Amino acid sequence: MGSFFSNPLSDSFLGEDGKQWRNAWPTDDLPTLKPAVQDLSLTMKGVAERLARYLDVYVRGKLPSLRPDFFERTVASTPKVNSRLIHYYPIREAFSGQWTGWHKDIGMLTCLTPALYTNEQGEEIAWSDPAVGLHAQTKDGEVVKVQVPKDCLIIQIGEAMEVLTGGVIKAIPHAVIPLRYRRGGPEVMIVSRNSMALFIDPTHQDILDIPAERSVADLFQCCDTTLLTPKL
Ligand SMILES: O=C(O)CCC(=O)C(=O)O
Ligand SMILES: [Fe+2]
Repeated sequence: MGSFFSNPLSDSFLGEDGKQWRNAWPTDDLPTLKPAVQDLSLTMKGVAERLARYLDVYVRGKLPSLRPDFFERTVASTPKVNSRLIHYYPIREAFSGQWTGWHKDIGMLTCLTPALYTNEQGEEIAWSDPAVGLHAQTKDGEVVKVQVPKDCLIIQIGEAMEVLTGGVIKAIPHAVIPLRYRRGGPEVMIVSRNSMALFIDPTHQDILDIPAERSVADLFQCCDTTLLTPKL
């Protein structure tokens, strides 16, 4: 898998390690990349802020100790926003792993594009396979393919959100399942997958406390964790 990370909010930023970081855009080779990533990221962030407003309404009755606009404010104001362009290389040999192994996202909200599949020449192909792509494990333990219409975005809940709501809102395990190479199969298709994620995270200074109404036991209640690597 190949990733290109950038901070879409600012080209120069102070990292939490105290270092001054700079985005490394390939301005000469691909001048349209920066405006395209920044534009999409801002759209994604706007959608995430809107969702956060609904999450505030949803948790209000269950968690009166949380400030009423807690999630909307946190998502809108955090400087910790990272965009990640992801290219999943075709699988050319017998391989039992995943394109991305089973995990939960660690931040608050992750916004994702639908997948864009490309052939060996890098051309977009209309292709879909129910066994391939983003899969998620529901609260009942069932693994389902996440179907994202072409003109839609999806937003995943991260573990920080799970902790901050004491498990009222759950982060869902997910993985990206590759097209398996079949030795001697009739047609071995060379298919790459491309997507972009925008991770909206709390800063290292934010305190991740379980709300007063909930306990650690509530947080770890429910949900099958057997697929997750590393194991909890
Ligand atoms: O590529 C995708 O659809 C999902 C990527 C993902 O789960 C991640 O980057 O955390
Ligand atoms: Fe993820």
